[in-house]
Amino acid sequence: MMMDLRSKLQLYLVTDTALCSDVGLVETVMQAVAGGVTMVQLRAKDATTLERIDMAWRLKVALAGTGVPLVINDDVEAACAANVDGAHIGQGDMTPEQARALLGPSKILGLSCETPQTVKAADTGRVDYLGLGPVFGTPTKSDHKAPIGFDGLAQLVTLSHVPTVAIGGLKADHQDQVWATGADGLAVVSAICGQPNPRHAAEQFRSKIRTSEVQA
Ligand code: TZP
Ligand code: MG
Repeated sequence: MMMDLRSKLQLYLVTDTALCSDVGLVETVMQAVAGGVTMVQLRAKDATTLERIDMAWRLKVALAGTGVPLVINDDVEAACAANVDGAHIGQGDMTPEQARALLGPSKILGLSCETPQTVKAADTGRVDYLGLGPVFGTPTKSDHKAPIGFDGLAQLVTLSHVPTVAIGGLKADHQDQVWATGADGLAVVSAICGQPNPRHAAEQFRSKIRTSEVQA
């Protein structure tokens, strides 16, 4: 992969269709990018593949030239059809082997892991980064696994052979604790989506981001 993935993972926005409906999906994402978001995942759990392709296409057009990668959650076919930067899969989705075969070698592939066993078993020859969590319980994902806390997160980060991003109930004030685990970034939904001013919400994170890695 050409890009420096670790720096892209720093502030990773995951969308939620319902939470974004007031401000609008593309508007929420673009405001968040203006506020400092470094990577975007289109997560639209109730949408069809065709609807995801349409949303992804509109996001891709809006994000062109920003350098902010766009990946699609749980739908590798949509990621291929919209020719976005990659896909993110969970333990219950197609395997990394299948996803990588569809995506080809140059796209980003992320995998969610919730336990030491799944991190150790992760196919890091095919997966570029791991999403680790949930750190806290969160109403945003109704079927999430047991929260792992910062100690659990630190354990999973240590076991990972690829870059990592933490997820689950994370707010701007949690950043120091996330950086202390060695994770490369924070993935957030409700801390930005559904906020009245997504740009301001993202800026709250950027103002506290690791100063050594702030990008120009
Ligand atoms: N995976 C684990 S927790 C979660 C996902 C998609 C939702 C995180 O949402 P929030 O609002 O940032 O707690
Ligand atoms: Mg999934």
